[in-house]
Amino acid sequence: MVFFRTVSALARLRSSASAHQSTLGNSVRWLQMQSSSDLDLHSHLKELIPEQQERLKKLKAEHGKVQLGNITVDMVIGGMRGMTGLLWETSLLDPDEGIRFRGLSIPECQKLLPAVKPGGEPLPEGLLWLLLTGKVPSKEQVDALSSELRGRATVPDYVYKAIDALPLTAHPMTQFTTGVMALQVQSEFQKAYEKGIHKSKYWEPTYEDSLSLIARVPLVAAYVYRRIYKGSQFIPVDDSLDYGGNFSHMLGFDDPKMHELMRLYVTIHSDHEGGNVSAHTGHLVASALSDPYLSFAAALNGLAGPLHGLANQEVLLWIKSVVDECGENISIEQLKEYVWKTLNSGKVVPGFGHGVLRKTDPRYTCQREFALKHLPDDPLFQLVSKLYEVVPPILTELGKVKNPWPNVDAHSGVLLNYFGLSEARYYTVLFGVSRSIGICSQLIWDRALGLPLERPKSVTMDWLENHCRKVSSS
Ligand code: NMX
Ligand code: MLT
Repeated sequence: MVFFRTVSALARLRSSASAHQSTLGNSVRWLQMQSSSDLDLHSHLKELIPEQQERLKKLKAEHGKVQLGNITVDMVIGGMRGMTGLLWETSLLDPDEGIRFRGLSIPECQKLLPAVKPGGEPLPEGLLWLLLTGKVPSKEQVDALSSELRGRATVPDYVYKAIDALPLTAHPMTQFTTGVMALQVQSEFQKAYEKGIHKSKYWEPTYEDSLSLIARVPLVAAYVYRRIYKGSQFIPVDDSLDYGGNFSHMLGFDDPKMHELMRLYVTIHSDHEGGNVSAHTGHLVASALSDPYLSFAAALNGLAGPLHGLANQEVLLWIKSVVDECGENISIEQLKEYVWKTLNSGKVVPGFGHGVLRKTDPRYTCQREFALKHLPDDPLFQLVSKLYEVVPPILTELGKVKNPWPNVDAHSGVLLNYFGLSEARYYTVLFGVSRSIGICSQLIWDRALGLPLERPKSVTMDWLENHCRKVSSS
């Protein structure tokens, strides 16, 4: 445990030093300068945790037997759709309105979370603070967290060697997940568990691992990108930059607009309540007391599926195939034909539909707004806009699609492509870096609240048929 204290003390020192620098020469802000523990995320959590533990205890004691709905046979054979079965504190999804991070919608986050410059895109560090504490951080708190993450952003050489053992042709997600697995060697939770840590303290090494993991994944991800696509010409960390800006920099993109896009991208992809495949997988694996690295690597393997995170790759590849076949100035009629051709060949239209959402994903909308502001004339953006017109009526016509509207993945690729990040197979890695923030934030709370092993009941078709016979004869 001494290690954790030392890291926290260092973080506090770094935090107060940076608060000092940013306030010098500004007497008003100097008066408002917060104490070093105000700037330290760990101290805030330490204060919040007992309160939340009490809240959960009370909820369980007073309302533990309250029913939340009926489970139907459809739900059991239909991927548990509509079945409430998880506690997830960091965000909540409304089918019509979309995601809220600790109660804040995406436009509210864009307005309230600190940015590099006023009116700019939210800093992902601010979102991390919000997800963990439920409070909107000040710019000073975000700067302190940025600097803490920078302090943790070191990756041992064996991680890179593990990635290097794979062929360059290995999918970027395979290379990324391999790197995350190799990072696990440094797990503080695993070490603490082996030493017999008391369960009431689990959250502390989980916090250490989670913050380190969040700090380190951009380095691993950038390594994978530069290794595959840029002849292993690696770019070191720039300590003057924030989390999103530095990630973009290490990938090799230094247009300030691309830095802003990366901040927005990492913020909006971070969390989507608990039931999506990656979050749920991370949570499930963590419920066995697997450490954050093991849990997050598992989550990434779910994210790598084409119905989930890999859809962002599929969207750009699909859009490029449209352009290859019909050109950039494709007519609406030609586009309709292309969509039908995709459906008739037994494929899905990537970037459309959702397991829970029933309207256009607000993550799509805010990316569209970004495009309207920064790349209104881009031909691929215009194609994405045409798809918004063409695809929903066709999916509705199919008669079985519950949500014909675009999701987050329908838009991200054309924005990245515009700024030069055109390698579609890499896109899910970006999603993965962002999701580390949501999954790890909840994981810290899983440990703080002492959430148990996840183990739902399964049944066979025989069991279901017998049950239904009994129900209909009673
Ligand atoms: N294109 C074609 N068919 C679709 C689509 C689509 N975009 N969306 C749903 N359907 C089909 C679906 O395959 C199913 O067909 P069947 O009964 O023959 O198996 C039927 O419509 C009913 O599905 P839903 O209940 O509407 O959707 P479900 O909850 O099962 O699946 C998705 C949700 C997201 C997997 C589905 O909409 C899809 O495959 N979309 C395309 C892939 C995609 O964009 N995924 C990314 C989701 C966001 N993310 O990042 O994770
Ligand atoms: C996500 O961001 O995880 C996706 O939209 C999928 C989901 O929520 O099920």
